[in-house]
Amino acid sequence: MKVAVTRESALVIVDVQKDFLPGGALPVPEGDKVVEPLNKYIELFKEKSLPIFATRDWHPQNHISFKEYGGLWPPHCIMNTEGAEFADDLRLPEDTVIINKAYKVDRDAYSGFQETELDLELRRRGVKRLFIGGLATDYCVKATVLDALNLGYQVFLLLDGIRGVDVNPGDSEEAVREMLRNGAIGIVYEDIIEEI
Ligand code: VGL
Ligand code: ZN
Repeated sequence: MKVAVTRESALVIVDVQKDFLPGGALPVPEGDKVVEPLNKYIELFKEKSLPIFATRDWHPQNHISFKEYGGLWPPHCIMNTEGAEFADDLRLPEDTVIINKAYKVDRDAYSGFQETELDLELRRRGVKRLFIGGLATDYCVKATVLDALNLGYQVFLLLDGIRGVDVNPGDSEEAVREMLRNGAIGIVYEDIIEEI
């Protein structure tokens, strides 16, 4: 699979936050392994002056997704705390567009498009082609990719820049299959060719 990064491309990095890394509040197994590959994509998009978006899970401390409030998860990514910060070694440029999601007490949102301005910001820049990676494959990456496809974006899933929670074994594999079935194209960094 060869793919060109066209002028209408954007990079979307999903939730690469400290709480999702090993040692964090809701660690994704090998979550830290996405950082190095994603840095390569960041470098490429930066070099080409193409937009880079980073979503972040941004919960109030009494968020509905937390066990204590009836949800599934331990408290994680509480807004303005260290756990909600992007991974230290993720080299996001200054002009990265940050998209906060799931910031309302009584609403959860796995997709970066849900109750955010992500679609608007992408349209404003004329973006048609999205390169999406990050955490977690079986939750926020999946939901973001499926929404992007439904909104009509062409989606390239960064297979070397995703990891999943796998609450049930195989969840991430199944999530990848579902994204591909719905039209996402799976790529790794080496598949990228010079812009045409
Ligand atoms: C996520 C579980 C809870 C994610 C966010 O970013 O995939 N997963 N909140
Ligand atoms: Zn969350």
